[in-house]
Amino acid sequence: MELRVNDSKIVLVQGDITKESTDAIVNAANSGLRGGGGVDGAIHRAGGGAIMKECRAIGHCPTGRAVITTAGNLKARRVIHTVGPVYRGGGKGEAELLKSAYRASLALALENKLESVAFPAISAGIYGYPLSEAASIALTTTKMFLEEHSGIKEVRFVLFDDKTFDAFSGELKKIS
Ligand code: AR6
Repeated sequence: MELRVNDSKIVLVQGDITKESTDAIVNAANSGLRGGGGVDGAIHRAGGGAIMKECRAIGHCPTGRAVITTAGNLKARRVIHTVGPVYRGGGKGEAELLKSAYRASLALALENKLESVAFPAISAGIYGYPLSEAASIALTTTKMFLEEHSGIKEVRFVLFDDKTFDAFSGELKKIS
């Protein structure tokens, strides 16, 4: 399923983001850049120690921001690590922080001339963000970014399981 936005497109696929050959893949990291479970663990396992070495050198990434490293052994050229908010009921600025995580990641891709970017569903796993809201924020923020900036040709959302894929598909239909 896809949506064209000016010269770019948003594409939804179901699968494992570590297998993507986009210029960049995005990691749902923690602010200590220490690695962890979920997609973060999968990316470090598949990419090898070079990614963690650069994460240690960078040291920290505030919630809603993003940093960039090598992609080690992955097919992608770079990994963009962003930190989404932990969901604490919705009254703690979570929506703004999640939007900011997507915008910061896309801005970093643009700055580094990376033309294709793959995202997982940031904050929608261990960090507990309600799925349809997380999907809506991911897609509307990306659409708006692509309307306002040219240079990124493709943004892929690589969704791990059926329920996440279905939630993103439902939200993409609403904005198409
Ligand atoms: N490819 C694509 N998506 C994946 C993969 C994969 N290989 N593995 C899991 N997902 P999560 P968060 C999905 O928990 O909620 C870590 O410990 C998963 O099904 O990875 O932002 C970090 O270090 C879900 O839909 O990230 C942080 O401490 C989505 O990726 C914390 O978890 C995001 O789930 C971040 O939590």
